[in-house]
This record gives sequence, structure tokens and C-alpha cells, in this order.
Amino acid sequence: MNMQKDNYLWWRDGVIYQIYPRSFADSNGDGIGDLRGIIDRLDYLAELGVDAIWLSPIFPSPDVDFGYDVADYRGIDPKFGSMEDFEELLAQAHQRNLHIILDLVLNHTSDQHPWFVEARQSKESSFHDYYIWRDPAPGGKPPNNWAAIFGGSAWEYDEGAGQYYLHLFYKEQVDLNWRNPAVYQEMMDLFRYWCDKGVDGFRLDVFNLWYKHADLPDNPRQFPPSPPFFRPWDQQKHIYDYDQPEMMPALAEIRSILDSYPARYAVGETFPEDAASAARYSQPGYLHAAFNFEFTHCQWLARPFQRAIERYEQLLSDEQWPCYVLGNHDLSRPATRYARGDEDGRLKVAAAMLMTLRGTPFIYYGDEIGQRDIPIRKKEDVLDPIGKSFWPFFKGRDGCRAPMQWNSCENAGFSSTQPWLPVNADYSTRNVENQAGDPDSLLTFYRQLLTLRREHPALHRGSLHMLIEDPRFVIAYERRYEDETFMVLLNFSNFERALEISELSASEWWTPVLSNYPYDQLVTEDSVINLQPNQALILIKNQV
Ligand code: TEU
Ligand code: CA
Repeated sequence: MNMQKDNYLWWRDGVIYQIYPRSFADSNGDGIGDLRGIIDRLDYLAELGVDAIWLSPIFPSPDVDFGYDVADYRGIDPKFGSMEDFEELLAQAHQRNLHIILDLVLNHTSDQHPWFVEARQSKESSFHDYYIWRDPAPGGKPPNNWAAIFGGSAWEYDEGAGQYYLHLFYKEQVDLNWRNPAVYQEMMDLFRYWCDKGVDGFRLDVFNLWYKHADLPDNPRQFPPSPPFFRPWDQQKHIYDYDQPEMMPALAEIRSILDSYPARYAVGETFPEDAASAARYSQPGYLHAAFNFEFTHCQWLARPFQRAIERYEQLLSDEQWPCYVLGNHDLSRPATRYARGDEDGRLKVAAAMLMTLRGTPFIYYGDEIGQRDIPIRKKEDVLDPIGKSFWPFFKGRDGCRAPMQWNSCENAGFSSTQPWLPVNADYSTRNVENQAGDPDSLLTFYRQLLTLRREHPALHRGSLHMLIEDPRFVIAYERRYEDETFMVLLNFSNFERALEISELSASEWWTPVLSNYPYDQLVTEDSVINLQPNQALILIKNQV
């Protein structure tokens, strides 16, 4: 690993890699990825040049929503390994300067969590008030009109308690009552528990849903419904079921707990995704960052991407830090959205952009080799519960969760047995081993980008100036820090595009430092650069 500049801060200046643990590497041949598998691949991640690993949930879970239904916030699911394995992962990661981020799902617990098992026994149970219960409305109906994000009503009647409980996702994912001081305290203690173990940061699942309006009023109707239109959820204005003001002090307290340890980090997932509310929750004193998902909705055109960057930069104050993603475990992979056939040109442009913008970039496992979604053909094959319920309107999220393609051996080197989800059929050619040995591969380009970014504060810390106001094909910007300036040129089109440097930038000389095409010439003020189809070109300003 390269020497780091003195005030390099891992979560601000570095790059974060998301692992979906079921699908990364299986060490014991049960078809499910595990912590030992990750330990075995730490050298790969260190070589790639990332600074941190976000692990999708590894806590004990009955897997109704594959880990996003947690039955014990302080344990490790045996299918992933033991607490000793986790401690070893932490130690081995730290040895390589890799930080570990856990995914905390604190809006809801599994219905198998001991708190809920107790809570549903009766109204008198001391855990009853850990969750949100109401008596049936007249006629036995649900207490209000709220809808679940995963379909149907947000209320489920429970015989044992003789009341309805609230669930904004599946009925097996029961919403916690954050207004109960005991729940609140549990959560604050949980942050301390994992920080004391040496965990470096947290990704907070749907955190803006933690607080609901205390009186649970009906939501007004939304007409016409919002996309994707077919759920009761889409037919309401969500005034009372999330984004309540009590969120802010809770985040402030979490922040002060994290700040009592060195260099801890919290990144939040707002749902529904909304750049403005993400910006509000990541103000100084609250979360370090909140995901901006706008890129994941952009068509492959220069203008929408540049607009997304500009909007975001405007939303954030100078003390705030952007946080970009191209994909995650809920979304179709960028390769499936952007790439044409088996070609990776566009993915190189996307990578160059992500790695040279202001802010913390996230890489979802497998995107560095351009993994494509696996096809989902039949309802019987679907494992993701929302794919089953919403078939055929939505086929679920299995497509982006297929095993990591390590090599051309059977099961792509992921496992010695048949994996829990099929490996993509292209694994015999598209895999880490092949790309690591290929100077023109996407993986090699990612490695080069990460090295360059780490070595130059201008690329991670510098200011950002757009050079073309209303781009049709090419996004061009400068990154500057102290006496260093870079120019980044990204050709989003599939054709050659000529750029006159004098029109872009002051009269200086530029030296190309990285591109996905061969380059040799120095660029002078009167040069015309012919960008090749989907070329990304990074240049550095010569010192005079
Ligand atoms: O996601 C929030 C969420 O509900 C959406 O991202 C949803 O998965 C998507 O719109 C479906 O198309 C978080 C987690 O990332 C997700 O994996 C969990 O299922 C969900 O919360 C519940 O914990
Ligand atoms: Ca395993």
C-alpha cells in the first residue's frame, strides 16, 4: 500500500468497497459466502486500493430479507462464521489499512428477535413497547392507512398480543419503537459495543424511517400515484411515516458517540432516496455522509450526470462531503444499465468519473470487473421476497447479488459447490484472474485510478470546477488542491469528439497521466484533443 499523506482521512479521502457477504467468497463449501472467505481475499482488496469494506448485514438472521431482518444485533450469523472469525477479519483488515463498516438495520428487527418473541406474548410483556402496537380500528380493521414498502398494509394483526403491529417492510421485519427510551438506549449502547470492538464505521439502513409521527395519523392520498405505481405505498403522501423532526437529535447523539472514538464514520441510507433530505441529515454534527443515488437513475448521457453532480454540490455546504454510488445490492448493476454488450468502455468512463469527483466513492463488489446482472427468467427461481411478491412487474434483486467471479474454475472460484444463486454464464472469460493479467481490463483501470487518486490530494480533496457548462457529449472538469491541478475529460458518446483545449482551460501545458486509450503527446494551449469513443482522459497541469 502506498504511503499516505499526513492528514489523509480514510472515510473522506478514501474509497469504500461494499461486500454482500453471501456472494463474495465461500470458504467452507456450503454455497454461501462467509467471513473466512473475505479474510482470504483481503489482499485482493488491498491491491485494488480501497480503504474500507462495508459488509452488508452479518448478524444472525432468519433471512426473510437476507440479513436485513436481524435477530441479534450483537452476534455473528453462524452461516458467516463466529465472533472469533469476525475479530480476525477486523484484525487482518486493519493490518492492511482496510477499515470495516457494519450495516446496522435499526428500523426493524426480525420477528424472531427475542425482543419481539417476548413482545408478542401479551400487552403486558415488558418488551411489548419495544415495537409499535395499536388496537384494531372499529370492525377489526388496521389502525391507520399506512402501507408497507414491500407491498400491502403496514399492519399485521397478532393473536398473542391481540393487537396490530407496524411493519414498513415485510411482516417479518417489525418496526421498532424509537420513542421508547429503552429502545433508544439499546441503540446508543449498540454503537458503543461495536466501536469498542474496533469497528470503524456504520451504514445505517433506512435510518430516516426510525421515527414515525407519535399519533400515527392517516397519510393523505397521492394522486396520481408515484412510481413504480402498483403498491398501496405509491398512492400516499408520506407525511407521517418518516422524516420526523425527532431524527435530528438522535443522529446528533450517535455522532457524539462516534466522535468519542478516533476516526469513526456513519453513512446513512435515506428511503425513499432524496438528495435534499440526504444533504440535511449529513450536516455538520449529524451523519458524516448520506448516499446520493441520483447517478443510478441517470441515462447514459453527459448532461444528466453533470446536472446530478451540480445539484448535489449546490445542496451541500462547504463542510459537507459528497457520497456517490453507481450501484448496490438493491439495484441493477451499472454494467447492466450502461454497458453495450460485452464492451466495458462506458464502465471505464463511469469509473474515471466516480474516482475523480469530490466525495467518497463506493464500489459494489464485482463492479470493478464489470459483472452483469444474472438473468431472472422464472418466478420459481426467484429468492428475493419482493421479486416473488411483485412478479412480473419487478423481478426482485437477485440479479445484482450473484457470486463474485474470481476465476474460470467451476463456480467461478466462489465455492466448491453450487452457490446459493447461479454464477453469471460469462464467468469463464469475465473474472478477476483474467482481468488482473490484462493491462486493458476494467479491473486494471480501476487499480490505476485508485492509485492515482490516493497519491494526489487534488483528486480526493481538491476543489471541483466544471469546464463545459452545458455538455452534449463530454464532461470536463478541473480538480485543484494547493499547487496541483488535474483536468478530467469524459467522453460519454460512442463517437470520436474533438475538444479545443484553449476553449476549456487557461493557457498551460498538460500532461496526460491516465486514460483507457494509449496516449503520448503533451497537450498545449492550442491543441485539439480527439477523444476516442468512451474515452476517459486525466491530465495534470505542468508546473511553470
Ligand atoms: O433498502 C431500502 C429499500 O427498501 C429499497 O432500496 C428497496 O430495496 C428497493 O427500492 C427495491 O427496489 C434497505 C436495504 O438496502 C434493503 O436491502 C432492505 O431490503 C431494506 O432496506 C429493508 O431493510
Ligand atoms: Ca460458506
